Amino acid sequence: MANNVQRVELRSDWQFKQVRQGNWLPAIVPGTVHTDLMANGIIPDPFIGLNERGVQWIDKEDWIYRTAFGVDESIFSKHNVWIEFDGLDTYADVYLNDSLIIKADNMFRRWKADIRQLLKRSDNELKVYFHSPVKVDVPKWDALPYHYEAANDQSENGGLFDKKISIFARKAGYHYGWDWGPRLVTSGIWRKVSLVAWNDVRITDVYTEQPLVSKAKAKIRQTIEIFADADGMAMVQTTDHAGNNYADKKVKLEKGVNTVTLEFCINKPKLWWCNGLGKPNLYTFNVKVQKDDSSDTYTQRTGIRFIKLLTQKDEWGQEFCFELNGVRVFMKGADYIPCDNFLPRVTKSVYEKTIQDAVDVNMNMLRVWGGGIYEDDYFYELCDEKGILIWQDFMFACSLYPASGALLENIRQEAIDNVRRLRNHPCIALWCGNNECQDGWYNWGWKKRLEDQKPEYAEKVWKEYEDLFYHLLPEVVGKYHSAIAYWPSSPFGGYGHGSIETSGDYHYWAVWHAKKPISEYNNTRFRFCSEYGMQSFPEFESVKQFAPQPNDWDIYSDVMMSHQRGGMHANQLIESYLLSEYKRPKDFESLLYVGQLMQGDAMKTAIESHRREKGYCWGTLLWQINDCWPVASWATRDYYGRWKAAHYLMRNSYRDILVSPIEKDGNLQVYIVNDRLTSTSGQLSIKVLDMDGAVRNQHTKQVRVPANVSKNVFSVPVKQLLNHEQTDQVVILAEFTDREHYGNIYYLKPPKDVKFKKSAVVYQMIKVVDGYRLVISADKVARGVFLSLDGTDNFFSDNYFDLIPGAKKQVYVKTDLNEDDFRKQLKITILNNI
Ligand code: BMA
Repeated sequence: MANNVQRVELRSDWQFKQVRQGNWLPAIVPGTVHTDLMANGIIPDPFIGLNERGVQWIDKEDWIYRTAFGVDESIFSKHNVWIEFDGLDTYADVYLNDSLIIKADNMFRRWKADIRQLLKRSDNELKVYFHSPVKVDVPKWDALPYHYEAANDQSENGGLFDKKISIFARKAGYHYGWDWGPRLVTSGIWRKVSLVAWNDVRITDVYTEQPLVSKAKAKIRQTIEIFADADGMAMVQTTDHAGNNYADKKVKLEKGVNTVTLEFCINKPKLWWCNGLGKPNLYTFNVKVQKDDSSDTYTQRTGIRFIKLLTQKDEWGQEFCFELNGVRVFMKGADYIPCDNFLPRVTKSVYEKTIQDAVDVNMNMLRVWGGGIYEDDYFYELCDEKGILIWQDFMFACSLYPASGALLENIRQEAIDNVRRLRNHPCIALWCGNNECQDGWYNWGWKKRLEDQKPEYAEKVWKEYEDLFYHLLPEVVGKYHSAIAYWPSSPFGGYGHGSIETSGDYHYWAVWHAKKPISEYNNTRFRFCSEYGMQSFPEFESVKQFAPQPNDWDIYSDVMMSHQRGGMHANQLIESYLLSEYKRPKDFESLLYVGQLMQGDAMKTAIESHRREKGYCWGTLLWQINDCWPVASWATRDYYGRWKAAHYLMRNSYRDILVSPIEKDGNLQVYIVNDRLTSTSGQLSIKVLDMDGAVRNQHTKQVRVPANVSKNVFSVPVKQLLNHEQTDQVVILAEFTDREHYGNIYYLKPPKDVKFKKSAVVYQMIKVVDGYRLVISADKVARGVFLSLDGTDNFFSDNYFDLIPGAKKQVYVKTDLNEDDFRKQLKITILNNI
């Protein structure tokens, strides 16, 4: 029997206009005002050049969207017809046939209305009126005698002086600007809008819990929410992908919302594992309700696994470690921000590429950071399929927030809505209250500033903080997703103070914001480092996309500066880190290249140091995997999806086994970090090579490393190792071979002090599907081999690597170019020759 619930997306015939102006123009839904203005040729692309500045008027205007639609008899004849908006950004009044049906005030919530009585067979007019978020929120700012901190809100760029109003709106924080993002305060129907029509019964939610999971057996409990038109008996059943029965039950439904529970066991379940530890096995549950002639089916794909956050007190402080299916897992990953300022244009393929790029460099976790959005369903589906665990922040970042009365209630609904939406995804590992709000309070002077103004203000604001992050959000998680831990803030090291290195998670910004040298990464340790980073510019081919004019090719040009939201300070930091470790690059293009290497080397240093501390430390998430527009930032992949040096280098640093040499107190020590769940034995080889690739000294040793630990396996005084060679004329090659081969290259001096020789890098090319395979070699040790082609429409499987003479490196290049053009265009840059 056919499913009796029908869905139609309202995608077509949309128009929009500025309320104060007359012309209706064609619009795309889902979409934003900015993208519609662009499509109509009214504004230029704000991502190019200085265009962002000229579009700041848009958020001060009200906008209307409208469409007219008719419905088929099959819908019109249904007893229930609802309109459902998956997302309205943000202050939106929705009218159907001139009746107000929804008044929305939270971008993160889903909104719906019963429209059965208002619906006509044809010529329905749907109108959505968007109030300017600036006009709505500036009066709230004006009315307060004190102000909520909003460190990253670029109010001045929006012509609002110091009125940082972002904290009033339940709207993505980064829309108001960030230290990597433009100020583009959007409005629009940003997620899909649909009509849903049905008779008699509809399943509105299925919550699948796993109260007991072991290798032998998983107990599954499903709480099924069914909406019924009338009292009566119904059959509820869950089957697998092939229609085999898991459980069924005859139930008596009552008119309205019903909750039905089904319980069953799965023997020898195929557990869901994160990337690197096993397969992310998924199960399909088809849940069906049948009442008389009407039925509804709800399909869910989920994984069977149990995840715990271990936070025991210990001799150092308090640990912070995720346990998956009974084993401790060292988290390797990055922080994630939204992929675009204009969210509706993030396509499925952008999501696929982003998650695949995480998988391809051996990550197992991403942290969805609190200044963006609760991501699209598809994002989490991909993480489920590919074994990427998600640390999910609630959407609060780097600010203090009003949170009382109706606003607090609004936030409660937002939290319920999103926890319910995401709780069946096996990828969800943690719910976290906010990003850095608690550190801001205790460590960045926010508390003191308010107290100095008036102690009552500080008391009020802190009460709001506690109500929200210590009470409301943990209550919602406890009630709607109790299997997953709640963590009040990132970073968090306990109540009553800011974060500390010995407890909980930590954001380490002494390198970068506090200007400590990169080598400091080796002198610090954390229980879980959930943020650290180093900025770089996008590569030259990406820069040309947003700064096409040669006279802008200077990092201090107006265009480059407007695509550097850390300001002058950030450019100076990049330069000073660069010059402390590398020789001064000769021109703009080389500066971009060397800057990327610098970021890559810094991230390699940090990751390796965190992993060597495995056992004390249980995770490393670098800031950040992506950009929301083309910009200089901490991202390891630029807005166009191109991998920066750091992303390439990370792949080796995040492998299941890491060989990590480090010079400490005059000794060269080598660690092997084993992330496998089994022990390993193999051969360790340490070679000292000169710049011609000749072996000057060598040690080999059989080593055994137990499962899931970091072990110091080798130590030798550097003097003895070098055997009269000079520290600036050698490279150390550390290798470990068990069933696979692992390698790492280590220098005893920063690149500017190493005496690299001029090197000729040569290649052979073989045509393969979609491009070429290159076999690359060098006659001298070649540092940071960077391959590039014109434009951004190509991909190199490896890049920015070092080459040892005698070794042959295989690189696959995805490109449409024919052989001649490819040879003409291919540019090989190395640090030696810069
Ligand atoms: C972190 C983040 C962001 C910021 C980044 C770089 O602490 O949470 O707020 O973009 O630092 O400054």
